[in-house]
Amino acid sequence: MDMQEQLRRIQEEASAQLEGIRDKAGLDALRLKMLGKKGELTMLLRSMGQLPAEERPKAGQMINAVRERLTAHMDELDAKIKQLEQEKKLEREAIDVTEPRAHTPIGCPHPISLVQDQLCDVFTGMGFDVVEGPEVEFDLFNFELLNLPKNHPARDAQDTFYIDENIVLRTHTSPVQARTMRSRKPPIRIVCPGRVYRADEVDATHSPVFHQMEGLVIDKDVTMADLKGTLDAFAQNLYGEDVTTRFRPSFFPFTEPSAEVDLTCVNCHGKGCRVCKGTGWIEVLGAGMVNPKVLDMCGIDSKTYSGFAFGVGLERIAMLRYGITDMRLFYEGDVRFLSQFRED
Ligand code: 2NL
Repeated sequence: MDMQEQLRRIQEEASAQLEGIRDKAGLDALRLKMLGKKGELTMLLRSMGQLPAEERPKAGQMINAVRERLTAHMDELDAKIKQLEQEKKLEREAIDVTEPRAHTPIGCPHPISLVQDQLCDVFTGMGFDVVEGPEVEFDLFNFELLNLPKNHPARDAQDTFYIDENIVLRTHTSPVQARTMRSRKPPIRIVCPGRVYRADEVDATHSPVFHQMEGLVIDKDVTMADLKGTLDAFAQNLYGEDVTTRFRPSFFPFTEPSAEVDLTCVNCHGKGCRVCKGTGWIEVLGAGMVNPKVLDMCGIDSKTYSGFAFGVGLERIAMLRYGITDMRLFYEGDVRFLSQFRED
């Protein structure tokens, strides 16, 4: 078979195969088969050496012409395949922007957060700063500086979780106030909200993890009247003008004198009902004049300064506010419970 004939065949074969090629793999295979190192056209070019010298230039021209034409066709097909594949890809990835999306539930603040935020608002409105501190606390700040030395019987009621002998999970937010007394100069007006811990068994009214807000005011000539006036204003801001406070004598190691503070029952406004067990009052706060020993231990001269402090349980406020009778509901994370406190 002479060279011209071979060339014609190669060209025909390539043209026929090009017709049937639909993808890049097929095209690559054909390119290799024709133009690769051992491709048919390449081999033909190499075999030119066997031709008489005068025929070589002409044969070379012919082979190269076919080579160029084939290459052009293949490049053309290559571009077409690329475009087809791009179109297929776009089709595959098409998004129906009109399709309704899956329902995405939107969260809302936890009832304890609502109460905490509201109490902070009331007190910042009266000139208090909000201060926070660590939940893992030194025994020194949680107990010692608050007049609860080791082996003091009042530590019993505040048994907690010990990290080691000197580090505890705080049992109240008082340590934040002790820290503030040591770092700031009077006058001090702060409230300290946050999570606290006690070694308590879980039931409807107890939890080993709960929330508190304490307040502290230190200045010259602060008296029990200031405490009473502040808590009255707090109660009225929160529940209305007809609410007042009632102080009953009590004991805390960190205050002297100390009081349990009742509010006019917010359910019956003092008439007597199931919520206040007929008394017209509900107990919500503990308070007192800061024990001079505590002031001195925290670096404040008790001869010059006096102060009052109070503490309130946030769960208790939230339970009264929303008529919740079991504290455990706050911690279970059940959306059926939590979604009831949406305020928007
Ligand atoms: C309660 C009682 C109270 C305080 C907390 C306090 C803090 C410092 C100094 C003195 Cl740094 N007192 N805090 C005082 C009286 C009562 O809480 O029943 N809380 C729920």
